Amino acid sequence: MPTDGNKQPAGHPISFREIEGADVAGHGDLMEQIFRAEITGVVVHDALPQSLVERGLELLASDSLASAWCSPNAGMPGGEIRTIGDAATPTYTAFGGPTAERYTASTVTHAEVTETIFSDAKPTPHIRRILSGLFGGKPAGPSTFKDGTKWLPFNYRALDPGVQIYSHHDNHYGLQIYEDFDTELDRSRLLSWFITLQPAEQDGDLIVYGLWGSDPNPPMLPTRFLDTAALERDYLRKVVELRAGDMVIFDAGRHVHRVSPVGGARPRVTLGGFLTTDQAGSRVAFWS
Ligand SMILES: O=C(O)CCC(=O)C(=O)O
Repeated sequence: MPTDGNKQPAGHPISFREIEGADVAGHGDLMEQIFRAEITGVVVHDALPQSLVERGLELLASDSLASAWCSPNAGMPGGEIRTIGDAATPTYTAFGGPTAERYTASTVTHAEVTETIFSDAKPTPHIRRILSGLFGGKPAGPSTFKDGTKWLPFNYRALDPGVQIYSHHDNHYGLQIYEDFDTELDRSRLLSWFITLQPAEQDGDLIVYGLWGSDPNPPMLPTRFLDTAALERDYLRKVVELRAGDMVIFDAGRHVHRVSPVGGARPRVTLGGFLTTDQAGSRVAFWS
């Protein structure tokens, strides 16, 4: 918040809608509203049945799956997220994003883990239903590579106590891995979404700022990371409250955002990915 009482926070307005998972079909215009930047995002309460949330959490925290977790930001102080399944984003161990080979290898582990956790009650049908509902009932499904093989529908993420996700936006279509992206898909739009399986005991909040990645002269540190203290001081901001089972879909391709350091003793656990539509606007595609 601004220290100078007369200075208004800068940036684009931020607004979120909140709806119930059971009601998505009555909100078929919300995804278009995000694409048009009329709203910033939507929180869908109870997007996953509580039984799936509990089952997911129990197994993701178990010793039997401990070896499936990777550390794509290993060596980044305070930013060492754990993941199962790669994301098509820059990481501290691969600034240019994962190679297609590494990404594809991670789809195998991810599929085995998802089978072990959920067996025949997987999250993907719920994700399809919600994303379809928010886009006028048009079909929603995992994205494919040019050769027809599937991208990951989502990945699993854990932030241990003290760990955060630093300020960033998610418009990463310039990464090499997107050269194999389905050519029908619209690269002028990108939303992030995730489902909270376990919130942090304290903090670990999604914070969205009024700064867009395309804005000129963003506040940068000499390290070339975004200056979060300046964002906090000078820009509009919104803390998005999320409970276990809630899903958030938001304009992460434009809006700079972060997850504040996780407080308390337990990890914050989510599953999520990105989405766009085809250029004809006839379907939603999602991936990690
Ligand atoms: O909390 C998460 O799972 C990811 C938050 C985030 O940075 C995103 O969704 O883009």
